This record gives sequence, C-alpha cells and structure tokens, in this order.
Amino acid sequence: MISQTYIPQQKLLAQYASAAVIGLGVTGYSAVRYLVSRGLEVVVMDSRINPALACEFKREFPAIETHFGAFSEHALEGHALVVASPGISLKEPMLRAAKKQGAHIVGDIELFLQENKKPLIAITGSNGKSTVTSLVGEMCLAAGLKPLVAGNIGKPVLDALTDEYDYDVAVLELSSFQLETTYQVPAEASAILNISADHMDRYDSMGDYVLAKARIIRGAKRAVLPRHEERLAQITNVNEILGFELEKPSSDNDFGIVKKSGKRWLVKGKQRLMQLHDIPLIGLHNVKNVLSAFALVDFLNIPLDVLVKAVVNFKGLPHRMQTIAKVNDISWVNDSKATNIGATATALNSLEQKVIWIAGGQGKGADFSELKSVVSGNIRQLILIGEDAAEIQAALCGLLPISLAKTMHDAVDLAAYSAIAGDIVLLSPACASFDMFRGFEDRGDQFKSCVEAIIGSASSSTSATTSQTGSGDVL
Ligand code: UMA
Ligand code: ADP
Repeated sequence: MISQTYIPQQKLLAQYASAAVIGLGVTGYSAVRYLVSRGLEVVVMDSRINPALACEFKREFPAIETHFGAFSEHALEGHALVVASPGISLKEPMLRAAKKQGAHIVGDIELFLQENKKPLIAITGSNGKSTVTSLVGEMCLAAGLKPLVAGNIGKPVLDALTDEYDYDVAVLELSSFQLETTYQVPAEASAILNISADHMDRYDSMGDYVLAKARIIRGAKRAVLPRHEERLAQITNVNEILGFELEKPSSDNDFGIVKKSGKRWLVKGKQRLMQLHDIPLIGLHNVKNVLSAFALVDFLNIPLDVLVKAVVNFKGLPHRMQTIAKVNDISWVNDSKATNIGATATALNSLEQKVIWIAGGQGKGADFSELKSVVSGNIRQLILIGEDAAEIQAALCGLLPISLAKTMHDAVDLAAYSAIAGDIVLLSPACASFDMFRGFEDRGDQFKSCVEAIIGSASSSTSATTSQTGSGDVL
C-alpha cells in the first residue's frame, strides 16, 4: 500500500540555529552554502578521510567545523537538524540514532521546496528522468519561460536559492534517494516515468524502492503515470492523473499513440499532437518520454506548435544511445548512462542489427538473469568489464559468446576485432561505473576516446574504402 501520510510542511530554517550536513559531495557543499547564507551555523561530516571537495571547501569555509572519516554512531548527538546527502542511506546507524533522538532529517530537495514559490514540475522513474527533465526544460524555454532545470540531473537545487537565480518554473529530476528525505512535493505536475529494479543494494525490496519513488506524488496536483504499471495503480489520491502509454488513450486526459492513414500520431485524448516520425530520438522508450513531457507541461497551456518545435529540435543527451562513430558500416553507440538492467534491456530491444555488447561495472545488487529474455540471437558477442563481470557472466552463461576484458581499451579493441559491416558496437553497461571510472560521463568519454584511437588505426589501414564510400565518420 502506498502511504500518503502527509507530514505538514514546517518552516525548518526558522526553527533551528544550526545544522549538521552529512556528505561533502555537490549536494552537501551546496547545502552548506545555502544554510550559511540563511544564517545557520553548520557542521559537516563525511565518512571519507579525504572527500574530493575537501580542499576547495576548506578554502571557501575555513571556519566551518568538519569531521572526515568513518561515522561514529553517536556523532550527531545534540544536532536537531540534519541535512543528509542522497548517497547516504537512512539506515546508516548514525542517522538512525539521530532520528531516534528526535532529530529532523531532511535532504536538499525538502529545503528547496520549503522556499520555492515558483510552479514546480517534478520527475522521477527508473530510467528516462534526465531525458524528460531536459526536454521539459526545452519546452519551457521555447515558450519564453525561464526554467530552473536541476536536481539529480547533476545540478544541486539549493544553488539556485543561494545564488538568487531568477526562474519562472522549477523542473526537477528527483531520485528515489532524494525523495526519501523529502516530505511533500507541492508540484503542479509530478511524473513517475517507469519502474524497473535499480539500487537493490540500498532497498530491502522492490516494494521499498517503489514507495520511495511514489513520494513524488505527495502534495502534487497532477500525477503523470504509465497506464499499465500495476505497481503504481494504488496511486489514486491525487486530483488528476494523466496516463501515458504507447496505445490509443482511454480518456481525454490520457496521452498515447493512434494510427491514421498509415501514420502514427502522438495524441492527448482525441487531439493530435505530432507525428511519431518527427521525433528525432531513437527507440519507442523515447516516444514514451516525449508523451510524458507533453503531459507534464499540459497545465502551462503552451501553444502546440511551440511544443512540437521543441521536441523536433531536441537531439537527446550525451551518453544515452548516442552514436559516436560510424566507420566501415559499423556503428559505435555510447549508452554509458544505462546504469541498470531496465535501461540496457531497452537499448538491446531497440536495435535490429547484430550487436557487440560491452557491459559490466558495479551491479548494485541487480539480478542479471533478468536480462536472459532480451539476450536474443542478435548479440554477436558480450564483452564484460568491471567488478561484477563474473556475476553477469554466470547469469548469462551458455546464452551467448562472452569475453572478459580488463580495461575499456581492451574491450573496444576486442569489439573492433569481432565486429563486421552492419554491426553495432554498444556500450550499455547495466551497471554503475565507480569501480573503474569517475562516473558514467567519464566511462562514456573513455569509450569514445578508445573508439577514436582504435578507429584511427583501423581507418588508416582501410582509408581507401572509407574515403570511397564516405562511411568513415567520427561524429
Ligand atoms: N558519503 C559519505 N558516506 C556515505 C556515502 C557518501 O560520507 O555513506 C559522502 C561521500 O564520501 C562523498 C559525498 O557523500 O563525499 C557524496 O554525496 P552523494 O553520494 O550524496 O553525491 P553528491 O555528490 O551530493 O551527488 C548527488 C547525487 N548522487 C547520488 O545520489 C549518489 C547525484 O546523482 C546528483 O546529481 C547530485 O546529488 C545533485 O543533485 C548522481 C547519481 O548517481 C548522478 N544518482 C543516482 C542515480 O541517478 O541513479 C541516484
Ligand atoms: P535517468 O536520468 O533516469 O538515468 P536518462 O534519460 O539519463 O535517465 O537515460 C538513462 C538510460 O535509460 C539511457 O541508457 C537511456 O537510453 C535509457 N532510457 C531513457 N528513457 C528510457 C525509458 N523511458 N525507458 C527505459 N530506458 C530509458
């Protein structure tokens, strides 16, 4: 049962003179800047001995007390307001102890929402959050509105308040981690794009993960939801539900697809929005993303032609099914942002060509046997890298040829050796990247550099073919 117990919004900063900020990543740093700007005394704790931002932080805030190194269970004694970074689990013993003693534990999103006075659009889901958040931002911009596009997408929300950024509408990507410490989301429209297993090393069950995601609906005026996701069917106590699905809408409030004279149209109820053919992004999952973006901005009454132009001009984000090179009829696709099984399954399902698939990294407790159903005959070879390579190999063993590589360079080298004309080499890891890389961007960038290096040497030996056919292109 999805809990809808509202905790009334309290003006926290008026009640407390000090706060402990836990985690000195970008969220913690921005929280300190914000709290200091609002006159609170701050203490910072991070379980790393030398957090990456420590030097910069010490330079900017030499007088702020910091505690770096393993958390002790009683470290928060005496702290009534605790601002926890999303990467820190609420099950952390120090946070449990603080909660037991009555401390108020919040995240940066809660602090932001308490002060934000502008219309809010909030987006969560297992996959597609950044794509939809960016597209909604583009739709607002096209309509002459200044959006604040922030949150899990990589921009801490509190910076906008500290820096007094002037915006007309807040478009926030919210992760399940951020929602755990957010009590109400008074959005004009909140979306849960989809649900598939992720972060199973942090949640006890899928049910817990769904509950965290469903917090985005608490306090929202409208909910944008996939029509057939049974795990969200219990969300009913919201004024309006705008459903979306890749089929004919069942009501005037629903967004979907209809076929007319051989052409597929995106529609709201009976109203045609645009032709599916005009969406520049690859894959039916992106059609769902576009439908949910239309639903999220519905309340803004932006003229349809403005919205359609924004979709047509939206070329997608890097590291999501991004073709980075095409040489000798072999395409190299960077889907480094596929950090869970759901995203990788979507990628594999959307390709018709033979695929050399590079995957692996930190599995976050995922059950890789769930990929069995999508590992069909069109995968020529799976090349595994990273910490959980052996686990993935064990789960998919016997279904397809599998090789192991130590580095990204070795993986790309192996792929270049195995691929033949017409193939796609796809980096879609289904895993987090932190075992080998600084993050998914670094992983995607390193993939691109390796491809460029290897295609450089490949194209010098095949330059005649490439220049004659004109098919050699690093994009
Ligand atoms: N830390 C501890 N103890 C812990 C865990 C972390 O002290 O047990 C410290 C680390 O040592 C580090 C700091 O906390 O110094 C990092 O904090 P964080 O992990 O909360 O990360 P931030 O740098 O604040 O970035 C966070 C989001 N990261 C996570 O949720 C893990 C970023 O999402 C987000 O862009 C940013 O806030 C701005 O809102 C990243 C992410 O991976 C992209 N999100 C997950 C996802 O998309 O799947 C949820
Ligand atoms: P998120 O911010 O939720 O991680 P992104 O838009 O960054 O989402 O995309 C992450 C990965 O998920 C990419 O591999 C992308 O191709 C895939 N993806 C995007 N939209 C969807 C969707 N609606 N359903 C499934 N996978 C998707």
